[in-house]
Amino acid sequence: MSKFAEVFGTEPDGVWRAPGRVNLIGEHTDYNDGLVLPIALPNQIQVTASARTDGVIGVATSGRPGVIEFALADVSPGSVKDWAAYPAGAAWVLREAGYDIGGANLLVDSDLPSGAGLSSSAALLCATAVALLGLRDIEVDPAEVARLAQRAENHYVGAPVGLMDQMASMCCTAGHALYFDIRAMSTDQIPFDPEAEGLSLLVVDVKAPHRHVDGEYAARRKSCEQAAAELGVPALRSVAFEDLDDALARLSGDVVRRRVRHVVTEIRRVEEAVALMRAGRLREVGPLFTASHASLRDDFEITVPELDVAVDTALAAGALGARMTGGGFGGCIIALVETSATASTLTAITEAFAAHSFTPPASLSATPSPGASRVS
Ligand code: GAF
Repeated sequence: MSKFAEVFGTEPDGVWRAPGRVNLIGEHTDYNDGLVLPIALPNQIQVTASARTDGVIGVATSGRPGVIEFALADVSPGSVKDWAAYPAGAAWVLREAGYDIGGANLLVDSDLPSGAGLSSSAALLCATAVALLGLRDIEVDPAEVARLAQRAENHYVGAPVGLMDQMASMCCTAGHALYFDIRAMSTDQIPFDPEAEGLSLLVVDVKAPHRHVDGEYAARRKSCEQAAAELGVPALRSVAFEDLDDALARLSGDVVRRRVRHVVTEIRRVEEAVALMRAGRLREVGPLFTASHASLRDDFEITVPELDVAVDTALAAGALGARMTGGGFGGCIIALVETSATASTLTAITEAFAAHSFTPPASLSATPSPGASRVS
């Protein structure tokens, strides 16, 4: 008997999936209407589902016992807590948007580490949304599903995140990075095949306990919005790189100046990285990664010692570039390394962590993978 039948007593109608992501460059730029460049990971959330006719959603996950049930008609922000808030949020936002999703039983499986900054929240929201829509044969543009998932995360879960993670989970394609311009709401698929150039993208989960993540993320976002208001622009994307010094001179405080400098220079680094990748000069993207990390560490102040040690050690071991990726305060680093140096770089990071008495790090494969889809 399948796990689904064991839990729900019926066979499923289908299986849907949505991946996690790592962002190559463009950090904390999405909520500033900026530019980002994520790839989707092979690691994903899978939702096995069957339709119900009673307007009730039942959710279960392989990792925990029991089924949590809620009536779709009664779902409102805060009504379902803990991990089930994500599937409940997806159901809520689809109902609010007018989609007739009825009821469903959903079994959630994941090989995507949660709390590692790999966007497991967005993947769970997106996987649930595509399953609920797919069960009813409702077709919705992937970018619109991403927007709905973001709305659920903002208003149901209560996290003031931008749109990068959901777009990566919905719109990435195999072998490409997703160049997403948030202000224009336009995307471009940029071929990304490090192996073809003898390179590898090493992803290392530094296993640092997330410290104050939610509050600090919200604080960074607020500082950026305040700076934009002081400068009289709708978002920091409107500050051209060439006008940065003028803008900095007009701001009232040193902290806010550093936040703005990060955002404006980071958006510029995304443009430069994309131009180099388009020209087949991937090796030259390395120093942009390293500059991004320095900016996130010194100006945006969202790194932790584990991230800095991992990046410094990767660079000392010969990486072409390295940076933290994701929201910060823990999570993962990425390093662009010669394929022949992948194992020795990882060993060097593991040894450095032992010397600092940090929890041993873990590595992941970063093959650029496709966005959400129906599996069967
Ligand atoms: C988190 C958020 F969810 C994203 O929207 C983005 O802001 C990212 O941090 C930082 O680039 O993953």
